[in-house]
Amino acid sequence: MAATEQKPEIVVHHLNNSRSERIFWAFEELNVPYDVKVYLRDPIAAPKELKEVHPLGKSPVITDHGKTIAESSTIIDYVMHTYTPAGTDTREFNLADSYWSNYSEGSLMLFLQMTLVMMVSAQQAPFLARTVINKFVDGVKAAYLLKQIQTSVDYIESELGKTPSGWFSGKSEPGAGDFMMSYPINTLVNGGRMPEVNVGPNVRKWMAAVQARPAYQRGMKRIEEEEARAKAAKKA
Ligand SMILES: N[C@@H](CCC(=O)N[C@@H](CS)C(=O)NCC(=O)O)C(=O)O
Repeated sequence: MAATEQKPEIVVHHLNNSRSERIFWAFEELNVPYDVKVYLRDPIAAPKELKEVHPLGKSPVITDHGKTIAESSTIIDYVMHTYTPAGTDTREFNLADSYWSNYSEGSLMLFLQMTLVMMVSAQQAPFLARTVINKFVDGVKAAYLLKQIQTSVDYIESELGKTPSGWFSGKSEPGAGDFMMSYPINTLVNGGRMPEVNVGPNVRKWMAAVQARPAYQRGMKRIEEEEARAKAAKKA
């Protein structure tokens, strides 16, 4: 029996190369049906059509029964509380899930985003200023950002070592904390943008366990297929 008798009418408004990856994984794990509307970056920022869905124009955002819901962690909580069958404990408050969900966006992503913005700004700097700007960016990265990220990654490594199941949720299955952490960890392990950061074995093992899950694979395949369709439609 679901928390609501209403059937989901979810549309995931997905921007390519974005945090909405974690939503696909979550929905596949939770067995919640969803449609997808793809928005293609133009060239880096989201297209203006995404602002017609939500004033901030960011992804992920979902619509369901006339509601528009933004923020990855709110989307995951909403779906877990609204559509997950009773008999599972996904609707109960779980401190670990809450903590890692907030930590993911509020702390870890903050440093990753700052680093990315600095790197992109350096790449886009006017030619004559590039040497000076690159020096400045390298200085901020070395003096502050990489240290913060390394401290975070070491902390995550140590915390993962304390959970017997190896999941951030602390349970035998991945939970909201895992879904939320998948985006920044994937960026660190597989993104190739921050080779200076030393990622330990627990974090790598966690990422491998995520990638081995059929639900994750289904979610990533769905993204690939939906994006391919959207790109073909744009060309036509
Ligand atoms: N805290 C938000 C972040 C959303 C966000 O910044 N999304 C990025 C993609 S990863 C975006 O839509 N960027 C496009 C833009 O800013 O134009 C969440 O977790 O949902």
